[in-house]
Amino acid sequence: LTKDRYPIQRGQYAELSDKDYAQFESILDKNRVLTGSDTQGHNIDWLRSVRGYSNVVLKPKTTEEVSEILKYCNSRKLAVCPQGGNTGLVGGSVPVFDEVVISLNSMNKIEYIDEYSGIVTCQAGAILENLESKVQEKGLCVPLDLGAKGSCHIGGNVSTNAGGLRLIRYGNLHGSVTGVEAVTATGQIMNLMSNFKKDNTGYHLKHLFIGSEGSLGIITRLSIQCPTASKAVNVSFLGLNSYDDVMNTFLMAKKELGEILSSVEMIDEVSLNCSNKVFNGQSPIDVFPFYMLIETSGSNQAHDEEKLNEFLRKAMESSLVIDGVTTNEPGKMRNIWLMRERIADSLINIEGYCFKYDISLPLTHFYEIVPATKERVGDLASFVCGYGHIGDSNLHLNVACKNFNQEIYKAIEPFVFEYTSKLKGSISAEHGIGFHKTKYLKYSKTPEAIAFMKQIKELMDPNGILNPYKVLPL
Ligand code: FAD
Ligand code: S2G
Ligand code: ZN
Repeated sequence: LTKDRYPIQRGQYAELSDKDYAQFESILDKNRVLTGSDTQGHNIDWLRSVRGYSNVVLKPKTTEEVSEILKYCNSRKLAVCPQGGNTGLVGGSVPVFDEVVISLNSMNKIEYIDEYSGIVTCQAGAILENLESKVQEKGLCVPLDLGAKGSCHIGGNVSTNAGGLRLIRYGNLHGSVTGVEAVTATGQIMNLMSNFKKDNTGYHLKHLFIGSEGSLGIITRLSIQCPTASKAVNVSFLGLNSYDDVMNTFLMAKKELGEILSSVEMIDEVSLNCSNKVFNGQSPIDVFPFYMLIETSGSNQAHDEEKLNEFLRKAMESSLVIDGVTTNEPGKMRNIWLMRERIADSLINIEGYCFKYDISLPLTHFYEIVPATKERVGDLASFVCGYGHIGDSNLHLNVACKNFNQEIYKAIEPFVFEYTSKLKGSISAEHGIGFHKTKYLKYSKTPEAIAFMKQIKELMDPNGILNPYKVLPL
C-alpha cells in the first residue's frame, strides 16, 4: 500500500517499534494484541472507501487498560484510531495510515438494568442488537434502532451521535444518554457517569464525547435511559404518487397518530427496487414512485388500530395515499422493515460503487435534490435515488455506479454541499464527518465555530493522537 493514496500527508507521529509491541503485551495479554493478517478487517471500512495499513490492533477489556494504552501512546506520540463495530459510513473508523487501532470489541459487558428508571449501564463495546434483546427481557427498548444493529456498538452509536429509525419518537442520544465514562488522550479516566436524567451540576461535559467520533476521547462505558417497550406495535407500508403527497401524509400522520408515532421513513421507487432486487424482498403493494413506512408504538392495540385505521381512511380518501397495507404481525412487520434496512447494503453491492450523502434539508425542498443530481450526472451513473428518515428531515441521497468515477465525483461535489448549505441544511445529518467530509464542514459551520472546535481539540488532545485526519479540517 503506497503512503500517498490520499491527498494528505501522514502526520509527525512516531512509528511502531519492538519496544511498543512489548509494552502493549505487558498491558494486555498477547492474544489481545493483533498483528499481521489479523489486522486486515480493522484496516478497511464498511464502504471499502478507506484502507489503512496499521500493523497492530489492541483489544482492551477494561477502562484501566484503555487508560494505560492511551497514556503510553500519548507519551510516545503514537496516533490511535478508536474502533467500534466498524459500520461507520464516513471513513472515520479505520486508520488512514498506520494509526494504532484500539478496538472496543472486548468491552461488551451489560452491567446494570434498572427496570424502574429504565437506566441501563454498559461498556461501550456492547453490540446494539445484543443490548436491545437484553433490555427487552426487562420490558425496555433501546431508544435507537438502525440497519447496522447486528454489528455496531452502542459506544460507536454514541460517538457518532447516530440517529436511526426511531429518532422521531425517542430523540437523539444527547438526550437519552445520561452518563459517559471516557478516557482522554493523556489516559485520564473521565467519570461522567450518571443514572439520572436530571443532573445540572456544572458544564455538561458528556456532550463533548457524544458525536465527537473518537477525536476527543475513547468512550469506555455509558448509561442510557431506555423507554418501556411498547405492547402494541403496528407497521404500515404505503404507496404514493408524489413527494408532495409524502410530505402531506407525514403532516397528517403527526396530527392523527400523535404520541404513538414511532417512525416515518420515505423510500423512492429506485431505492426499494434496489433493496428487493439484491435481497429478494417482496413489496406487499404495487410499484409506486414513493413509499412510506409508518410505525406506531403504543400501549393498547385496539385504541391504536382505531387511530391508525382512521388515519389510513383519511389519507386514502384524500388520495394522498393510493394503496397501503398495515400489520401488527411480527413476521410481516420484520419483512417490511428489512426492505427498508437493507437499502444501504443493496446500494453498495448492486453496481460496485456508491456515492452517499446524508443530509438534513427543509421538508419543502427535501426531494428536489434527487432529480437535480440525476440531471447533473446524466447517464454517467447507473442510477440516483433518495430515501431516509423524513420524520427527521434527513435524506439519504445515493448515486450508484460501476466504480469510483472522477467525472461523477466532480459533478456532485461540492454541488450537493452547496445546495444543502444554501438551504441552511446539514451536510451530515447523522453519520458524522469522519475522514470524507472534513473539507465540507465549512458548508454547515461558521469559521468561528470551526476555530472553537480546534481550540477544544487542542486542549483535550495536545499531541493530536486521537483519530487524526478525521472530523476537523487540517
Ligand atoms: P465505528 O464505525 O467503529 O466508528 C464510528 C466512529 O466512532 C469512528 O470515528 C470511531 O473512531 C468512533 N468510535 C467508535 N467507538 C468509539 C468509542 N467507544 N469511543 C470513541 N470513539 C469511538 N447511522 C445512523 O446514524 N443512522 C442510520 O440509520 C444508520 N444506518 C446504517 C445502516 C447500515 C447498513 C450501515 C452499514 C451503517 C448505518 N449507519 C447509520 C452508520 C453507522 O452504523 C453508525 O455511524 C454507527 O453509529 C457506527 O457505530 P460503530 O460501532 O460501527 O462505530
Ligand atoms: C439508513 C444508511 C446509510 C446510507 O439506512 O438509514 O443511514 O446512506 C442510512 O445508505
Ligand atoms: Zn439513516
